[in-house]
Amino acid sequence: MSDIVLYHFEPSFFSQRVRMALAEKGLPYTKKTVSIAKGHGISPWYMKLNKKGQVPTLGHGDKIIVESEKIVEYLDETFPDKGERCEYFKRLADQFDNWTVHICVPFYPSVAGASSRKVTFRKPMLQRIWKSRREVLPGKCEQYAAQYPELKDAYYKKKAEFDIMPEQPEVEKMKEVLTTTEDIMTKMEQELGQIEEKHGKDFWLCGERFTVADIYWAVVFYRLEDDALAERFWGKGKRPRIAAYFQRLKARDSYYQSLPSRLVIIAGVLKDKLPVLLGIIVLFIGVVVALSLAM
Ligand SMILES: N[C@@H](CCC(=O)N[C@@H](CS)C(=O)NCC(=O)O)C(=O)O
Repeated sequence: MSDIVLYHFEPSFFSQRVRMALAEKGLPYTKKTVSIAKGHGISPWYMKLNKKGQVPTLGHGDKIIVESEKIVEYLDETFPDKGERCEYFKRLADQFDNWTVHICVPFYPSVAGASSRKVTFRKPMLQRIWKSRREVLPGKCEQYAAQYPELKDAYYKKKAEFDIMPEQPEVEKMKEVLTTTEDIMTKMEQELGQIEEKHGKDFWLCGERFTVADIYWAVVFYRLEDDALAERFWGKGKRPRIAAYFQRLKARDSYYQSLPSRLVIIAGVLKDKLPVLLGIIVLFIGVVVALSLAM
């Protein structure tokens, strides 16, 4: 049961303003009609809430807010993008285990169904990160814990996270995560279908406004695409609503502004390929020198 009550009158101009704000935020609320047409605005019980005897009035827990402008401001401050629907979509996105997918897919690309050079190319870099988290960082945590006693608890907690890491990313764990991801995607496809049916193609996840919930999903889809899993989850018409929604997300400037710098990623990958690259360069120089001597 929601603790928001709107005292309103359906045809009232100012009541409509507030109803729209509540809908925009996706907040559930109870409507109580105060019929201005029948003069109910001046009923004593209502005048106790709103001294002007006008609608709308908003009740939220113990609070009573009057004046539509004040109500809309209050809703904006109290529920910044936090409607029940927004929360629901944020929690659904949180079920996606991005780290396991990102780490495991390059280790087991064929099991994941991610056939891409880009993904396998990353394996050495991820192996290095994995090894460092297992073998180097626990020792560093101990060292820092001794140096910074005020951070001791935090460092030991962090060390415990590294201590339970298996020797290699586990294929079973990845399979489990991919199954969960399938379920999440199926749910999302259904939700997007219902949104479209109810509100049309321009609606975002929890309203006409683009919200934090949409940001959560933009990042989920980016990660899946970047890990060569777009085809598996929504390619070839498998989940057309997800595909269309992701296109809309990608059309926003903020999406591009948020993308990780390619330079940093390429530098990370090349670091592991450095011996091979050096070998190729030396070989190339050797061939050029040999050819020029032979001429
Ligand atoms: N400034 C007020 C105006 C509210 C208002 O004028 N409400 C009208 C209905 S749209 C009303 O209650 N009229 C009855 C009356 O004033 O007696 C607000 O924004 O909430």
